[in-house]
Amino acid sequence: MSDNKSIVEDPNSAKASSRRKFLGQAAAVSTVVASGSVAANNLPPNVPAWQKHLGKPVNSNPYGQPSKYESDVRRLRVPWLTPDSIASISFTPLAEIKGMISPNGLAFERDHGGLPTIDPKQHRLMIHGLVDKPIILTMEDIERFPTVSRVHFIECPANSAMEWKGPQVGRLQFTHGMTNCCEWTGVPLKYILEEVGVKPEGKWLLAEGADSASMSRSIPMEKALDDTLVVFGQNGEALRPEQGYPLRLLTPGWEGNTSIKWLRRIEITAEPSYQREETSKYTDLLNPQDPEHKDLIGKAYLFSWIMEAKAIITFPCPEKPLKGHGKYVMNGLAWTGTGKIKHVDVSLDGGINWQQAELNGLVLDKCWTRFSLTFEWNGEEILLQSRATGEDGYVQPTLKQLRKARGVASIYHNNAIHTWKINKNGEVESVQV
Ligand SMILES: Nc1nc2c(c(=O)[nH]1)N[C@H]1C(S)=C(S)[C@@H](COP(=O)(O)O)O[C@H]1N2
Ligand SMILES: [Mo]
Repeated sequence: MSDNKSIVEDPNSAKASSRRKFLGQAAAVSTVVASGSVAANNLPPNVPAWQKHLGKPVNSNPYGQPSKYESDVRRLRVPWLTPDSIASISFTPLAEIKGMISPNGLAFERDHGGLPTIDPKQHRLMIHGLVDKPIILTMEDIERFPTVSRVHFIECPANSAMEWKGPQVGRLQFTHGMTNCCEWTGVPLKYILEEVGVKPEGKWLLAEGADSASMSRSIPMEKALDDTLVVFGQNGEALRPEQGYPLRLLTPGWEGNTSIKWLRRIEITAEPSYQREETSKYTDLLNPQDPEHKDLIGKAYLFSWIMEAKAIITFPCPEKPLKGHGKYVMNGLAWTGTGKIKHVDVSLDGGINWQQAELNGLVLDKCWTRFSLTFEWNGEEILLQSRATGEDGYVQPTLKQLRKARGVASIYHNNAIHTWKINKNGEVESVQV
């Protein structure tokens, strides 16, 4: 709760009361627009229709759903991005997320071989290789271990990949929506590894999923013994099928692809298992534009696991333009795979001047962090940017810096500062400066 400024602020302070005055005009305008329409019958001073009769019986929907009026809030695919919809991606509608948790039904989904339907009674986790006692665990066995609940983001390293060469997708959902953030409940992998006894030569794990892709990744033992979890719970319910039901690995802060879903097998090995996994795919091909780094051309980063600090403004954004002049609270999300967010700075002029945003709510390790900043808009063009700094001191780079150091040949790890251009009519465009 250390940086929870919005909660500790005195609500009667001058700053707080001036902030409350940002509505003013807007409420009056919307009343005028609605009067005379059919909907106006439900507006004050009338009593709305739904207040005049009994509602539906309690528990009409035993596993609840959002209101039917929220049907526009949904994950979306970019049809041209993948050749089919089996090995594909759906994106989190970040503009619609309230707070720091992505609801389970909206958490982005990345599958390589489609979504398997797994009967938990027939699901097993096998642990073998360089261990004293290979074991096969049922879901019940796994739930007998001590469990923890942690809130962490997952981000696919291909998030923002479509923006390397130029702005391609004019929507926050597509520029940044390959991330989700949930409360995950499960067993620290360390406890399970203690049970099987890892041999001293066992320095790596190969984790494999039970999907048709048998997606697998090598993970070094240090990460496995640090904060890696074997997860069965997501925001208070069982994992959703899209997130790996009934069991997934979670490697907090690391490339999403290392959090193997539908986890069925962990093999302890002495070396990473290059041939049997996707390691070679998840490399960052270098083509730096900076002549000083010519020696790096054609080489690639391997094992670039950590997702670097990133911040993005979620309001305003292309999906949520400004409507009318006046005071607004812009807000956004920041995260870093190395730990906590230390601060977020916001620029209204494309990165020339910066002001520090407020961090709102909880500031947790490897977790989405909310930030906000009040600003006044009077119809001028604005180049809006946000820049995250991690507690390790790492500062989110500009796109120019990233291209200089790495070029545009790689797909992954585009954590560049993003620019939203607010046009004179309040609409928001994705641009690069
Ligand atoms: N078994 C399996 N695990 C997997 C994948 C997969 O296709 N199969 N996709 C990976 C990738 S590339 C990412 S980014 C994350 C996405 O997690 P999510 O779908 O829960 O958002 O899962 C990873 N785990
Ligand atoms: Mo991914």
